[in-house]
Formats: sequence, C-alpha cells, structure tokens
Amino acid sequence: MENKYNHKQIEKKWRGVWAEKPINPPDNSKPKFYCLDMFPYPSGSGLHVGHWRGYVISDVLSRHKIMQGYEVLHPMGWDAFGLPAENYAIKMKIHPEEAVKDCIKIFKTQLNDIGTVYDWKNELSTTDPAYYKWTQWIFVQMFKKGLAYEKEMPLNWCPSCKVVLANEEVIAGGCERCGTEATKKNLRQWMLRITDYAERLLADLDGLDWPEKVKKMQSEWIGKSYGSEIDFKIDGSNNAIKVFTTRPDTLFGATFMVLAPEHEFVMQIYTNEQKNAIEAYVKAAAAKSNVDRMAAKEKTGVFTGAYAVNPLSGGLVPVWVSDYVLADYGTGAIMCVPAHDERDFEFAKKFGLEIRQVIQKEGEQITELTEAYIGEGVMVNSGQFDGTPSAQGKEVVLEYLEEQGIGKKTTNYKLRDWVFSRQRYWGEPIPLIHCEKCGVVPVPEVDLPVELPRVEFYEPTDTGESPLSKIDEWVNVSCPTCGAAAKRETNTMPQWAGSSWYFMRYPDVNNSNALVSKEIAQKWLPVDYYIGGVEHAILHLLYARFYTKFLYDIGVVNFEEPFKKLFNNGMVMKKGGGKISKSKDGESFSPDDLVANYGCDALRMYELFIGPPEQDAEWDSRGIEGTFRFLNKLWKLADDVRANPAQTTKELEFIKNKMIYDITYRLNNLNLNTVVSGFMEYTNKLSDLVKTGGVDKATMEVMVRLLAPFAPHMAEELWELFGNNGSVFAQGWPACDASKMVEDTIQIVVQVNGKLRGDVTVDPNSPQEDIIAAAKAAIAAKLEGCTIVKEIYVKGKLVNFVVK
Ligand code: ANZ
Ligand code: ZN
Repeated sequence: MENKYNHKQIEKKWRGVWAEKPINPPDNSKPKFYCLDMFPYPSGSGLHVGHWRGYVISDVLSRHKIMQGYEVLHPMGWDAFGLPAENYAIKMKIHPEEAVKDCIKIFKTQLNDIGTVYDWKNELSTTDPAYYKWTQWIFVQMFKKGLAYEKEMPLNWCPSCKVVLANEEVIAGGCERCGTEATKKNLRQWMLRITDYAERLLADLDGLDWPEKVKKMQSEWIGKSYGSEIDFKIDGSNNAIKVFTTRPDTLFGATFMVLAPEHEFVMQIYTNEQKNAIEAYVKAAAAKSNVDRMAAKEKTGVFTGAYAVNPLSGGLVPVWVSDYVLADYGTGAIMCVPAHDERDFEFAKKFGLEIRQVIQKEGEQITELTEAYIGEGVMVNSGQFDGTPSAQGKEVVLEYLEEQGIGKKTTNYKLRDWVFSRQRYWGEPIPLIHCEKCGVVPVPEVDLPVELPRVEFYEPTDTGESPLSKIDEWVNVSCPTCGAAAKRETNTMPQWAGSSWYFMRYPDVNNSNALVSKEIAQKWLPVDYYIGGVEHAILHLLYARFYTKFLYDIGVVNFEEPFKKLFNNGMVMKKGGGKISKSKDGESFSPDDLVANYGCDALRMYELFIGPPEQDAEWDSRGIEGTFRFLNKLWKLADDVRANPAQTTKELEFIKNKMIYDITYRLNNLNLNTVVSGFMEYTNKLSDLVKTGGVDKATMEVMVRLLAPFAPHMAEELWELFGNNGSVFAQGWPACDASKMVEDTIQIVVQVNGKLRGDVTVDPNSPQEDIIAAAKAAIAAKLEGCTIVKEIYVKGKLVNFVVK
C-alpha cells in the first residue's frame, strides 16, 4: 500500500472538520487562557511571511493550551483606521471603507490558509461604528476627568502627507511614512494627559513578565530623572535663572549657562550689541524640529551679553542661547559644566569658554582634559566640598543649596502629553461639540457613536484642517447643552486610539451596553500572553497600559496591567538582511504559493525553524523544502509503524519519554526552532529503529500528539490513521514518566537582577558552564539586548544574571 503524504487533500479535509466541530468549544469548566496577537492593519498586498512568523507562534501556543485542557481565547481583528489604510485608499482611488473591506477579505483568507485557530466569532475592526462607539466613549470619560485638553502647538508637519506628525512619527527628522523632511506648523490640538500616569506607568513595569529589553525601553521613554533646580542670579538684576541639573556636585565647574531659544529671559537680558544676532538665532531655531535640534552635528549658539552668578563659586558666568537646550524639558535652561558633560564640552571648545575640572577620577592627577570626564570621582576645585566623593556630593551640595534657599530637589520625566488629534479623514471623529456659549461640550453618550460621514473627497487639506471641516451638514449641529447653533470638532483620533483597548473588546465583541461586561472581563481579562513585534515596544504598549489604568480608575476593569506576559517575535528579513517592504517585495514574500506547493504544515514548520523566535531571521524560500522533506519522512515513518508495529522495549520507553520531555521543555521555553530540529532528530532515530527492531504504536502516537500544535493537519490525519476516534486536540498533552528516563535532573530557578524570570531543568552533576548556558538559553528572549555583567550559580538552586 503506497500512502503518499498528500498535504492538499489533508489540509482541506481537516479545515472542513474543524469548521464543523471546533477544537476549542466554549467550556466554562476549564481554566481560561487568552492568547493575543498584535492585530494587523489590513493593507492591499496581503500578509507576507513576516506576519506569519508571529501568528504561527501564537497558534502553536494556543493549540498547546487547548491540549493542556484550557479554554482558549485566540481572537483576530483589524487595526483598520489610520494613515496606512488612508494612504492606500488615496493611492488606489477607492474609498477607504471599501479598500479596508477588500483588504480584510484577503487577510482573512490567508489566515485561514495557514490553519490558525482564530475565533472568528470574536472578530473586530476598529473602523466598525459599533466598536468605535466605545473608543469615543473612553475619550468622553477622559475629557470629563480633565485628561483631555486643547492646546495651540507648534507641531511636526509633513508637507507631503499634509499631516501633523507625533514626535514618534518623525524618524531622523523625516516623516515616518514618506521620509519627507518634517517642518513646524502651529495648530490647535487635543492632548491627553498621559504624564499624569508617568509614575504608575514606570512603577508597574517591575511586576511584568515581559522581556527586560522592552521594560527598559519603556522606562527610558518615561525617562524619570532625579535632580535639582538651582537658581543663578542674573548679574545686575533681581531675576534668577532656574536650571535643572542631575549633577549638583559639579556646580563649581559651571562656567557658563545656556538658555533654550524659547526661554522667556532671552528677549529680556540681551545687550544692545547682541540684539541682532540673538533675534536672528531665535527665529532660525523656531523653524527646526526637536529631533533635528538634538541630532545637529555641530553646536551653534549666541552670547546674550549678560552674565549670571555661580551661587557657589561666586564667579560671573556668561549666559548663552543655544538650541541644544530644549524649551520643554526641565526648566529650559542649564548650567554648563564643560569638564563633565559632553555637549557642554563641545560647546565650550567651539566658543572658547572656560573648562574647569571639578571631579577627579580617584588616583589620577589633573591634566588638560581632551574630552569631558563624565564618571564618578572626588570633588576638587570646589571650596569647602573638596575631597567629597561625587555620589555623596550630589546630596551634600543640594542640602547646602536648600539651606541657602537657592536650590531644591525635583523629579523630571521625559514623557510628554500625547498629541491626540489628527487632521485626517480616516479616523474616529473626536466626539466633542464647540458652542459659543457653553464652550467645549462632549457629545452625550446616547448619541455615540459619532459616525464618520461618508464623503467623496477625503484627501487631506493643505491648510492643516481636517477634511471633515469642509462638510457643513455634518459640522453644524445644535449644542447638546443649550441648543444654540454649534460646530462639531473636526479632528479625528490617531490610529493608536483604537488599538489601545481592543484586547478588552474581543471577549465581549457584541455588547452594545458596555465596553465589556463585568462578568466577561472577570473571566477573560487581562491577556495572558501577548505576541508581536518589538517595533511596538514603546508606544502601543505604553498607550494600552495608560488606557487600562484609566479604565481601572473609573471602575470599568479590575486590573491595572493589560498584558501579563509579552513575547516579541523577531522579524523576517530578506536574504543578506534588510526589511521586507510590503509594497516592493510583497509578491516574492507572499506565503500563498508556498502553501499551494508544500502545504501550510510545512510552511508553519519552516517559519519556526528559521531561527530562535525572538531573533530576526533571514528568509530563504528554498529552505521550506527541508521541512517538507522532513514531514514526508515522518509520514513514511508513521506509515511503516502502522504496517508493522513492534512491541515496546525499554529503549523505546526511554525514547518516548525523553521525546515528551524535550519537546515540552523546549515548547515551554519557546525555543521553537529547536522543537522542529528535535522532531527531525527523533524522526531520524525512529526511522533507523524501524529498520532494525521496529517501533511501537504508543511511541508513534505520542509523537503525533506532540506534533499537533506545530503541524496540526498532518497530526489529525495520522491520529485518525492510527485508528483513533476524535480530534488529536482532545487528547491532552502527553505526560512524561520521569522514572523511564535514566538521567536524573532537577529544576533550578533562573533570575535576572535577582528577580525570578524562569526555570530550567538540569543535571546537577554537569559542569557549571553547561548549567549557566542552559539557564541562559531558557530565558534567551528576556535577555535579548541586555549586557550580562555577571553570572552567579548557586549549586542546585539558582542561576542569577546581573545585567545592564
Ligand atoms: C549640569 C550637568 C553637569 C549636567 C554634568 C550633566 C552633567 P537627564 O538625565 O536626561 O534628565 N539638561 C537639563 N535640562 C535640559 C534641557 N532642557 N535641554 C537639554 N539639556 C538639559 O539630563 C539632565 C541633564 O541634562 C542636566 O544635568 C542638564 O545638564 C541637562 F556634568 O546639568 B546637567
Ligand atoms: Zn451651548
């Protein structure tokens, strides 16, 4: 009997079976597991192999959890508002609403072709009025709590997309989408006070089971810094310039000061000789973006002609203006210590200003500095403080300044309030009404959603106003409070709005009375496992955490963190490196042909096999032939065992249990590429055994069950061929009988900076290097991007990595 692996037929058959009899039916008696993918924005070219990498991982985890007896929620939806969808629609000259519908159709077909267990009954799209009703509702609650406010702001402006760009959308001075150089434009904006949550957003990072790298990026973005405000009296005036510094210990070395060009004193203190130069400089600075100012290669600046008094040394220090000082950080003015700050050093060198060393590295003599010394040391040239270690000096100097009434402790955050309005068509209308008498009035909740009007012209206006402002019948309304003629807000929300809370909606997607019901939230939320690319490490995750905390504060949900566990999958890169561009490479990286030729099980296996899931990996479409050959070999092995099953032996018992152990262990640690290589090794080993003594049915059936999350169609088919009834997914995950495994192993804890981050099973008798290496592999994803400075092994107990 020649029984060939016919992936086409098998995959079609099982997808039909699953559609009729889902492998994950609702069952309240089971524990829940909520496994979430970062949802895509549907674009025209469909999914490419890079999207699939993350989706295969989440699908494997979901199927594994189903087999372990969980009721799994694994939903999918569409982040379909926003610039990418709108720009695509404009390019293709189809209305965004239609464009989005078409794209979703393509995406959905493709996702089904990969054999994913998405719960389509929970599908959502951020563009659905029944969904964005709640996006608007959340905004109204924030408005009522005073978290939303209007502000006239010089904003980053892309002259090509004709759209305001958030700071994070400006990459190296250019528009994130089209690369055109960003300029500035003054516009009225809606802002959200995310800064009110800065401290909680920072503090709660600690308890999250997330990659350390992501936590570090979030923490740096929030950017808390402890420092002092110090007053420098302006010579010949009663005014004082307040500076923010993190280094009061260097105060004696402050030999000049710099004000941001926007600082209010600039126009008050310059001398007549400097008037023209200052005015020209301030004007030029206003045209530049913050990003450009920070990135400028050469320091520029102008002397105001005025002096201030160093409060400790009593010396006169010249006051300069330069755009490397930002107006909206700290006090917008700094004391400059060129000996110990790189930027100040550069500035002093360029303009010939005094450099005075006040911190000395222990055991070194003072020589002429060729660069700023930014490290710790002891205070020198610092009067009564000489000899004080710099770390201590920060406190001591500050205490002295506080006594004198010229300094105080402060904390600064880099986090800024969130610019929440966009002057574009394709977004949620901001549900507010402007009334001459009543001011800004929120749209009453019964009138939500404020639907986006269907229009012919949705291209952005080049005035910076939203295209909605041109639709009189939509704009003109009566004030909900006083009934007088009033106007709707015409700005729309950023794409981030819909994606900041979507995970709360999936479990209760049809609820028209609440964002999510209390009982359903209680059961399903928060998300247990969140999977997606590291490109969302900062903004999306920060906004989602902010929304969750807000909804917690107003009693909608009872948890403060949305995602218990986070996994960042690496990207799929082109051969030789380089990102896959959806527009340029879409075709050659489309999974469709691969599915047709090799089957989705082979593609799934290859997506996992190309490298550790947390790292970027290079794609080679020919590589799939390898996993395809392996699946064929496994198929033949199963065929042979079925034709000629052997009796079990001690050796087979060992192999069976070791296989369960290896695959489970690697799967639990998300070492999914080594799961695939493990299957390859066991397939080879068992194929050899078939030729010598034979392989028993039980071992082969265990292998099929282990295979199920990875190659689900083949596993179902083989399970059936072995004469079993019911889905392989109803079989439970195989348990390993350790007594059948000769090697003795123990479990030890793995820590990062003293905090529990995982565990690893090791042979306690193996050498320390091996144990540390195993521990490292076990939490590789969490160590990504960290520098290990020390490795500590406590025999038989734990491994601790000290990282920077
Ligand atoms: C004197 C000094 C001496 C400083 C020294 C550093 C080293 P973080 O940690 O980022 O908060 N600074 C303050 N406000 C600024 C502004 N608006 N624009 C640009 N730079 C500003 O950095 C705080 C330090 O950045 C402050 O401490 C100040 O320089 C500078 F050896 O003051 B320092
Ligand atoms: Zn009114």
